[in-house]
Amino acid sequence: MLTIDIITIFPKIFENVVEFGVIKEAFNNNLCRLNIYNLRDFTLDKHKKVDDRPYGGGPGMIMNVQPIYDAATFIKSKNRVAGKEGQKVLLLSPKGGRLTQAKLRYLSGLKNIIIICGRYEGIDERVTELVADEELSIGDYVLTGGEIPAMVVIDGVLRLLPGVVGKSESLECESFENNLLDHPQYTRPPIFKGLKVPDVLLSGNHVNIEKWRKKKSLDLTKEKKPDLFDKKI
Ligand code: 4GY
Repeated sequence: MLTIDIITIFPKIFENVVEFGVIKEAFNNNLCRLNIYNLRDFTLDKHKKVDDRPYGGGPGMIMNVQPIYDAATFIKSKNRVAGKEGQKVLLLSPKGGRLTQAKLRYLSGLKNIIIICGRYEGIDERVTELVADEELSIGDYVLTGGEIPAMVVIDGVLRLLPGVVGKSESLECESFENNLLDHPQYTRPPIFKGLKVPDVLLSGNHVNIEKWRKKKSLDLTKEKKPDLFDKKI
């Protein structure tokens, strides 16, 4: 079973992530586990501080390496995964490699994912060198902390676990793993404010429907995500 461990100074942000939709069902059916750790519980500072001023000067505060190192070490020894390969410590930051569907697929095969959520102006570089196995980014923009990116990883990974999302839907995500966008979808009514559902979808001709969907999927990817289109399988 996959266990995800989160290291954060704001544990409350994660309180509701297990309470909705297929993710809630995944936890109810014991397909995965989520543990939230408060970084402040690991600081040796008597005032529970986990940040300090940057060496060399500059604005803002930097997260200390010590509490993060101790938290990760504690969680690693607690989980004791058979084989180091099944356990990865992730640091979420704009400097990381881009998170892709292929990366989520890889992460979903692990036994234990430990996610470090940064805050403030940045994190001591020694966290990257000493603690994190991999630095990941959810996109080229800057947020106030790693908590929302961590939720992106939780959601994206858990839906790939066997039994979390229904069979038909998992086949659709397979099509994203070909690096193609999904074709347009419609449901009732057949006409809304003058906009009609394409005739072919109402025709009942499944060969034509499949052809239409494949073409739309290719056209859409070429137009909206040319970088993906070049990598299509
Ligand atoms: N983009 N992808 C991201 C982010 C916030 C300062 C380190 C991102 O993953 N994380 O913007 N994170 C920063 C805030 C400390 C994390």
